Amino acid sequence: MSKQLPQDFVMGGATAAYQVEGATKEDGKGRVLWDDFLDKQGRFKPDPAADFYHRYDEDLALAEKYGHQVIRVSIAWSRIFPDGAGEVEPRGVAFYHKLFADCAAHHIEPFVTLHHFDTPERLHEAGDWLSQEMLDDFVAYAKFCFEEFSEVKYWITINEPTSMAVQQYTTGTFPPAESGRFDKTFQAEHNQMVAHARIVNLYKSMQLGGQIGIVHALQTVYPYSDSAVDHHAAELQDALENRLYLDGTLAGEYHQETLALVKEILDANHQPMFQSTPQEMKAIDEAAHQLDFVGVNNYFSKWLRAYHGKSETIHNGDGTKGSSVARLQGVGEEKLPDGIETTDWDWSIYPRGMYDILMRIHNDYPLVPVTYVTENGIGLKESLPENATPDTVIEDPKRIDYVKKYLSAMADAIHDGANVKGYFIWSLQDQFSWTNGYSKRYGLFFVDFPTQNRYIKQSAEWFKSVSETHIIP
Ligand code: BGP
Repeated sequence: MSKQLPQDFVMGGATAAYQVEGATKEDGKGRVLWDDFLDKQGRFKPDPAADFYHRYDEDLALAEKYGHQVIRVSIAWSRIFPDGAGEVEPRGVAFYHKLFADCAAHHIEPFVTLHHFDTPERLHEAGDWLSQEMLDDFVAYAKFCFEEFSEVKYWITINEPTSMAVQQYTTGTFPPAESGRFDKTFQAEHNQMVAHARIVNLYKSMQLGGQIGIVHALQTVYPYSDSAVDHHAAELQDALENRLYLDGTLAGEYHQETLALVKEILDANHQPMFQSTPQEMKAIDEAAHQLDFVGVNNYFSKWLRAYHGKSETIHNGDGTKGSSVARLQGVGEEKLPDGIETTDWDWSIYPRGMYDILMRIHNDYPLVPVTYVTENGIGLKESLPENATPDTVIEDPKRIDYVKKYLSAMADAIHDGANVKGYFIWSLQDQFSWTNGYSKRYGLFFVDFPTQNRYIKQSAEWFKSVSETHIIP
């Protein structure tokens, strides 16, 4: 049965600077944490990505043609401040003015993220989100952007604070690639919430008339079985990945029960509790009361069962189905129940998880005025047919099926009271993936990376009809 979306509901595609721009050495851009890391890893390079630095007009024209009203982009901090602070690079500033002007020319409203996983190299070496210098320089960079880019009306402070922290210090897939350091993970989560709060409070005090929010990766966690121990494992995983930062950014305080779960994880790993000050908690509280929106990134859900061994994780970074392993000491083991479909990268397909997370925000975090789904989509192995012409349309029925199911779950949540105002598909065009390179394609528009030619996928046409009619067929 078809479902209806509200008439003022907006739709568009999502991108992130490092994943689409390419041109990592152009126009004075400074180095970031990934440059050396990827070089040493030798698996894939961040250039050319989708060459958005030069082809943004082509992509925005496609977005407009295919019914998009909004887009998510991020500013590469190191294009503005190549060293993270100090001297400004005017060519970087000029690029983003051109990009935002082009968005306006194509009648597309940009939602602009200040930090999407791309810490400048010097600050990464100084301790990244664990260092006070990083926090101070991030606030200064945000202030510069608010003053400079007055054309931007929707700001996002940080993309997925927890996903960054967990991948940097728990599972080791992001630089500096440390594993099992739950103490650093929680400290980095808390510090990002402090930086976020300082920026929200600053932005509100500047009275610029726009809106500001944060984007979270939120995967609903379910117990693998009805047993009490599996229920508890799910609670611990939820505290690690969702609950601490939902509390911090959306309630303005850490609930005692959340802190107890965090402490339990740390105790089991013989690691100390994260540090916070009353002043930081005051800023966090103030920010939660002024936040304009929260962005929800939801792709998959998790099922947890009790586990009592050492941490052991294997990342499926090449689409070998069934190769991932995730068992965390003091938390639990991820284990899919029978019958749950997965992608080649072992991400579960479970639209009900989208409904549940949207309803959880609606029910448990009443301070939140508005929610956007800021990322959702499916990574697939796709290729260009040999006899392709510029008019070839790439068939991607799996993507249409996936998005349809998740949009329907989101429509159900709206029907049941969740105030969701927009949906951004990950991703606008095929792009570079941090730990998967170029083979995991998410785009509505196919990018032939060697030629950088764009091709339409069927999902782009399907998306246009939903965006224009507000009907999910
Ligand atoms: C989110 C990130 C994006 C993007 C997406 C898909 O966590 O915000 O930057 O990468 O996930 O993830 P992946 O590229 O690992 O498949």
